[in-house]
Amino acid sequence: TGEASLDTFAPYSASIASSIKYHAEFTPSFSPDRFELPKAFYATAQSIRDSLIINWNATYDYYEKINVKQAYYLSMEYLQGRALLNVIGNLELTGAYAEALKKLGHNLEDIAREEPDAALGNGGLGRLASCFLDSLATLNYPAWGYGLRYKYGLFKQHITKDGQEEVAENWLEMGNPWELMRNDVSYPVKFYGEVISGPEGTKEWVGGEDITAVAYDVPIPGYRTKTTINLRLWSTKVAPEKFDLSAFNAGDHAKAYLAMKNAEKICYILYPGDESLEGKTLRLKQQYTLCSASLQDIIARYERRSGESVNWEHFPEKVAVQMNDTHPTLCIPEMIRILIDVKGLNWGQAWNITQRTVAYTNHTVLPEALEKWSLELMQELLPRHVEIIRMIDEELIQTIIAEYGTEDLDLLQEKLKQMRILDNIDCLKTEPTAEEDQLEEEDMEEINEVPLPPIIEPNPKLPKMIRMANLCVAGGYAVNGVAEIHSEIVKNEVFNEFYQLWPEKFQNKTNGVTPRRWIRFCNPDLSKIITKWTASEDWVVNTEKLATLRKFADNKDLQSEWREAKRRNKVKVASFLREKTGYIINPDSMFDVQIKRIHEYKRQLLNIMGIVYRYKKMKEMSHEERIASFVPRVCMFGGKAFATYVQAKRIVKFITDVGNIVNHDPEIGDLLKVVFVPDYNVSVAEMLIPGSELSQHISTAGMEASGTSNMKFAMNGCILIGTLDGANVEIRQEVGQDNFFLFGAEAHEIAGLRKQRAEGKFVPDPRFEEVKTYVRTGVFGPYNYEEVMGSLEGNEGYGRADYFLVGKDFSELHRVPRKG
Ligand code: DL6
Repeated sequence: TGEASLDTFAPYSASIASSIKYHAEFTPSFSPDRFELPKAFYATAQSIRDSLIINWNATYDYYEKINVKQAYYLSMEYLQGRALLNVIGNLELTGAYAEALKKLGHNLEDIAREEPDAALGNGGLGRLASCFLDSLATLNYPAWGYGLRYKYGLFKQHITKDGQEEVAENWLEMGNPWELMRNDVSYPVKFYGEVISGPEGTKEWVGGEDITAVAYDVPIPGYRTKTTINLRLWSTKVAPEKFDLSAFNAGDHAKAYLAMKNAEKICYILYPGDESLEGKTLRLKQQYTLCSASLQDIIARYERRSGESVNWEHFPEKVAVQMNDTHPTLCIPEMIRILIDVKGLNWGQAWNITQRTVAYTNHTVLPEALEKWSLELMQELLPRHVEIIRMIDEELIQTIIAEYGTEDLDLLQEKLKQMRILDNIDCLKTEPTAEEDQLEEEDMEEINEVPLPPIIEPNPKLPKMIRMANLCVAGGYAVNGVAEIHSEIVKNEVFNEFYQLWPEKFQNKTNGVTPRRWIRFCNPDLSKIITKWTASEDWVVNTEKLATLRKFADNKDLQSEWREAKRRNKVKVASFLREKTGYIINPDSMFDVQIKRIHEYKRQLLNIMGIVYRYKKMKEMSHEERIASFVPRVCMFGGKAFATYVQAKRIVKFITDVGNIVNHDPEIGDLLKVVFVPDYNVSVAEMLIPGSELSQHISTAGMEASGTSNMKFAMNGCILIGTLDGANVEIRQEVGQDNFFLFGAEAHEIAGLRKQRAEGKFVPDPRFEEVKTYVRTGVFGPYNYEEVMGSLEGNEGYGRADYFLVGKDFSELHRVPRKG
């Protein structure tokens, strides 16, 4: 391990050093003469990759041999971060690598910093997917991840005088040493075209645009195990026969390259801005590429492992497909399409197998984030899938009718309105068919199919939409939320109609994070202390063991070791911030941190309004009073605002402007600093979290599905301040009420409070009004903060009246802390 004396590693380190040198010389991405950064990083990564591949092949061969049931995690996002320290840590080679690099004149930490973050995700949902992979491998689960290999990951964030500026993140510029391009694994993916009828009622999807999805495999090692699972990322290229050679030869290069560009651009960008039709089309193409290529791959593997006797009925006994939110919903109709159109199964078989194979995790209750696709776009891009989705919708309608009957038409119509997959779209069989017409009522009952009642007429003025979440619930065998409170909201509010119909499908799976990356490797000092006091390293694979520390909580030695480790981590944070922002901060201040995506519901605005209030109070006091009243504090923010989310970007600008004034105010000095950490990503989190003392998880109750950084902070000995929301609720139960600063309205109160607020019946705290007035004096600069302040009042033109209830919770959040 990393802590053992370097001498322990002498035998390994010599061979590692020679392997690194070998790769530096013969893996020719860099000039061969000098062994410098970043070349030294790539050679180091390639040397460890050799070991990974051995375990990865062995794991695969073993699964193949025993034909085990395999779980497949389909996710549009993986926020992997850097891999080097995680890989050598999991293989318990950190010390050996450190020594080998030392022999070669390098330092492991510097080498590790050379690695670009693999940021193929936006935030919690993608990071969760990456944590799952690490845990699945560590716990020896036969599982794979599937995703897309975006050429440009999440944008780089520059903070300028105008706030956030997005710059493309070219993470693959120097190549990705962790991936293996699999030219032998590729699948055709089709878009557009038309569906024609074949013999015996079969359907064929023909014409359109054909591209090829090519696999890139990333081995994912477990900790202290040889199990090395696979993350298969798809990249896209033109199907070989679609390159227009005659256009090229005729000099029409633009035409010849068109198909190529169209294919390649699918995997260019993580989450293309989808305000435009082009953006929407691209996003849908991405989703379908992931689903189609992965399903073809999974099905091919099932067939191969089945040998001579492929029995499709047994497919769900060998395959589980987990959809990470609704983004991979198309795997439901795609599985059905392949089973019917390619493998020759009938509708009943295909629908039944799919329902027993696929499950869905919901990660958000925000209505705007519950995906809907326009029927028109889907029809154009994926005509066969629309037919299948209509069939599923029809199955669902029949189930609803069977459950609720046709006597109470209002009830039935309400159920259909809430639950149907197709929104504002007629049913396949609104009219009874000629055959049904001839059947007597009794005959109809006999065939167990009731003719549909009059369904609400589609409104031609409203768009026709496909509700992907409803499709997930209808098509999957399980639906889970990601924290207890969230799963209750999923059952009782978001999908209540479905819960009444299929209570057995609904469950909770509270999120988790890997303790390897989020304590063991990012916080070696604390790890040593935990290992010492729990007398074992078992906590690294079983976090329940951390509870052993409880009995030493009052031990002075543990406390001082703990405090010293924290301080060392804070010094690292201070030096990082100095390098990135130029601000000099005092490591003896309290480090108060809010790092997460910038979103109104996460309420960075509530935090900064509280900070402004504190600043104003400080300014009103004499120097002596200030010193006596306030604990020196550094308030850090980090996070990216979605590029087209204007209000979130205004909040970033507001925070940075406040920092600019407060941090240069000589009266305030070290008593208060406000730092916006630019370009927050996984690696920045790994450095900030170990050095944090107070961490903010202050979402409007009921809106944060879970949160996962709250867990990381708690694991690194940090006190949380938060609302009763997401995983905060369970964390508070675990760490004890004394170790959690709870405040704010509770989820069940929110609707009533919003109503009161909108009706002007609720009057915000005068201190909140004071802060808004203060901001409006222009103290933080000439920028017009009207859109931000106005949103807190619901003035005309600023949308909903303080929808996120900042004004309500402000009064509770803000109490001026007293020393001691
Ligand atoms: O489940 C992972 C993560 C939760 O911890 C966060 O609370 C939640 O906001 C996040 N959800 C999303 C929503 N994306 N979509 N759709 O990122 O998931």
